Formats: sequence, C-alpha cells, structure tokens
Amino acid sequence: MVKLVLVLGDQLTPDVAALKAADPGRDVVVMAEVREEGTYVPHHAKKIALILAAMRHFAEELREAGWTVAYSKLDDPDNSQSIVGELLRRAEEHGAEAVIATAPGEHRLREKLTHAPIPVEQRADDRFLATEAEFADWAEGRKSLRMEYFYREMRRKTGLLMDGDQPEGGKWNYDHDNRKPAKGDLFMPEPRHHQVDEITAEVLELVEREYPDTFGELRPFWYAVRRRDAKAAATKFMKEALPQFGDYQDAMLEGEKFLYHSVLSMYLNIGLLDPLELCQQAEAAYRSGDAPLNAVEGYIRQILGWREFIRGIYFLDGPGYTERNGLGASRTLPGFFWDAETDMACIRAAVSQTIEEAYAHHIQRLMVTGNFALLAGIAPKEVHEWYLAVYADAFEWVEAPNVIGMVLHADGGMVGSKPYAASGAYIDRMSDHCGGCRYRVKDKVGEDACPFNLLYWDFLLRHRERFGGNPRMAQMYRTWDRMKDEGKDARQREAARILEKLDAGERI
Ligand code: DLZ
Ligand code: SF4
Repeated sequence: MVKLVLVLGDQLTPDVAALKAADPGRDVVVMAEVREEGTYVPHHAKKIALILAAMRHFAEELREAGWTVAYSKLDDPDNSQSIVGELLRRAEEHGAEAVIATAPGEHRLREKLTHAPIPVEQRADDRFLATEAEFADWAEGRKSLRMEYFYREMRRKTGLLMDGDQPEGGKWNYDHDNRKPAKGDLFMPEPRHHQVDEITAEVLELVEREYPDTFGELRPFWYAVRRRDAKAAATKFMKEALPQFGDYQDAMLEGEKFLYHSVLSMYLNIGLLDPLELCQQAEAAYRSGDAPLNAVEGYIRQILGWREFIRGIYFLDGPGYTERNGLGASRTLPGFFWDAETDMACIRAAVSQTIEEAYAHHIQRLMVTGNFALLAGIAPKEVHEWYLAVYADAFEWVEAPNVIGMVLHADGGMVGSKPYAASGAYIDRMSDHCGGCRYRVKDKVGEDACPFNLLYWDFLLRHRERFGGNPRMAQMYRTWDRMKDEGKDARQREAARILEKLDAGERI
C-alpha cells in the first residue's frame, strides 16, 4: 500500500530518516509550501525565500533520483495552507492511509502530526551527531548539564581532533585564545554570493506577493539554495575565513557584517550541509597546516558541542521550554528590535544588518541585542519569537535554548550557570561601535551615559537574591557595596528613567 513521505522545509537531505524508510518505487513524497509555517512568527523575507527556493530545488533533486513528489506551491488554489491539511489532501489523491515523517524540529509540529487524523510515523531525525536518547542518557542523574563535558564525550565518540585518547594539542578548549577585537582589514572575506536562477526568481516574486508585510529585506538575495552551492560556500569559508575565525570570533566592527564567520548555519539547519562533514573539513584544514588549532577547535566546538548540546536540552525539557521565565521578566520588546530606530550604535548595527541579511553573528545576538533584552527584563517569549522570526537559521530546537536559556537565563540555569550580563565596557572592548555612538561608554551616570552601564546595575540589584551567592558574580556585588550612596542613587534613578522611556515607547 502506498505511503506518503513528508519532507519539511528544514529536512532537505537525501537520506533524511523518512526517505530512508520509504520506497521510491511505491511511495509519494509530500512537500508543501504553506501559510501556517510562514506565519507562526513574522519570518524574515530572506528566510522564507531560502526555505521555499531550497524546497523547490530539493524536489527537483528527488525527482531526478526517481521519487514521485507531490509538491504544493503556496499559491496553488487547492492548497489547504497547513502541513496536516496537505497530507490529508494528498492521501486522498493517492489512496494512501499512512505517512512516514522525520520528527520535526519543533514540539508544535510534532504534536500536530501526532494528532493528525491519519497515522503518522515520526522517525528520529538522525542528521545529528547525538541522538535525543543518547543525550537523555548522558543527562540522567547529573546535577547540572554543562556543554564542556558533553562536548568532550562527543570528541571521543567521533574521534574529531583527538590524539589517541587525548585532545589534540593537549587542551580540549582554546576559547581563551579566541577573544581578540578585530581591526578593519582590506582583505576581509565575504560569504559566497550565489546567482538567482529561474526557480529562485519565481520564489522571490511569490514571497513579495504573498508575504508583503513580513519582516526584513528580500533583495538582494544571495543565499545558496542548492546542496552543491552550499558546499561551495563551505569550501570558500574553510579556505578564506577559517584560519582567522578563532582569533576574531567574538569581535564586532561597524559596517562589517560577517567578519570571519562561516555564515553556513542557515544551510546546515535546513539540511543542505552535514554537520560531521563540516567538522571533518575543518579538521582537514588543521591537519594540512592551513588553519590553526584554536580556530578549528573553536569551529568544531560550535557544531559538535554547542549545537548538539542545546538540541539535547530542548527535547529533554519538553514543550514547556518556551514558556519558561525564570527571572520573571515582563517588559514588552522595544520597537527598535524591528526597525533599528535607536541611538545605541551597537544595537543599530546589529538590528540593521539583521533587517538586511537575516543574519547577525553569535556575539551580536548574545552580547548586544540579547544582553540588552536580559538587562532590560524583556519577556522571554517575546524575545524568543523575535529571534525565531528574524534569523534565517532559526528553528525552534536551536533558537529557543539559545535565547531562553543562554541569552536570557530564563530556564532556571539548564543551559548556563550564570547570566551573560555585561555593561558597555564589554561591547567597547570587542567592537568599534562606541566611538560613533550618541552615548558615552565611559560615562557611568548622566544624560550621556551608555544605557548598558545603567541597566547592568539595575539588573544585578533586581536579582541580588538569586545571584548574590554565585561565586562568579560576587565581585560585582562587592563593587556595588563599596560604591558611595550618591553613586548608587544616581545609577538607580537613571536606570529607572531609561526603563520609563522604554515603556513609553520613546527613543533611546
Ligand atoms: C520556516 C518554514 C517556512 C517559512 N515555510 C515552510 C513551508 O512552507 N513548508 C515547510 O514544510 N516548512 C516551512 N518552514 C519550516 C518549518 O516551519 C519547520 O520545518 C518547522 O518549524 C520544524 O522545524
Ligand atoms: Fe552600545 Fe553603549 Fe557603546 Fe553606545 S556606548 S555603542 S550603547 S555600548
């Protein structure tokens, strides 16, 4: 009996679990562009275009490999505009009574498939280096879950950067070498730009027509949408940027949107690239002497350690994860997250490039927009939905634990043992934004004081009960206690003024 094989927009891998379990001579692949997936958050236009164009190219790839593909275009008048609706429509068309799927990367869609009025077998997504069950075993009985220990196990398991049973170079982690501020370099590499072919051109017009009010700039559209182009982008990164990636991975420069970052996560997260292959490619660059160990270890840790670790947390914790609000934050997300209309130069740079590219690198996301949301006490659900909407690589399994756990420390400390709160001094050290800012990063109080400086103390004081006993934060509380009363009063008064302006929707 014919079965339907569901392939979602982030499952574009020829040997994804559902395809492996199906029979190309008998079964029908269902791929569907649907409004329900395009609107659960106001996704960036480039993100929607990436997914739909990559889906259309992948459908071609499957047809060439001998599959029958029932593909629903977004503007097909018969399109029911939901994944389950399209499965039911295709089931009737093809006389199918069952569906094979690869478990989606989001609880919402897993539940929809579980409750669909047709049996859907959800097979484990094995495009990851650790299975959900393996992670649960590792986590079982541990008092706290720390990426570093999980990462070491993954190094041993895969043999990546190992020298026998010891880490290559004698250390597991070279993060200490990876905190250099960058200087503008005439020869800074650019991520690979790709031509828009006929299929993609049609998708761009479709996105303009069907999602006219969605966030972000659609054009110029330069992403890869085919596997071979994504691979070419990876090869370019390994050659041109990886050698410097380590040193400058935390740096920010005005006008430099990508620095030495790979800008491959959007391809990796929709299945155009394979995580193990990327790690092996990076390791090969080290072994051949083309990239130093600190860069290659740092890069591999992001994929083998961090990416797998947070996926483990998301599925271990269950559907309630996105409701977590461990610090009781309730402020509304300021409008400048959407339009970059702020005098804070660092935030303006991060949000502007997000509008243009659906991309910002990890320190912009963590220490600029994220740090601001943490310090100002913005409701985690709103911050989470913003990140999920605006970044091309954002799917809930990866985005939610990064934002709710790492950025906002709202998951009760599952992802991190302390919040990444920082004053303007951190941004000043790692970037050149402060020089051109209306605010003065050196001013701790006064009209021109950097808002990060004021909100930083306000945050620490609001949560003194929770963090006062944390040895890694004790120093900051001692600094506060030693401050003169006038200084304390001024800081608190001015932080309250900034928060009032935020609440009133005034420009800051
Ligand atoms: C993000 C997205 C968008 C915008 N559109 C579609 C779509 O039309 N069809 C589809 O199959 N998938 C889409 N996606 C990706 C899904 O939202 C994603 O598979 C789930 O969130 C699970 O990670
Ligand atoms: Fe950002 Fe403050 Fe520096 Fe301005 S002064 S760029 S707000 S850190």
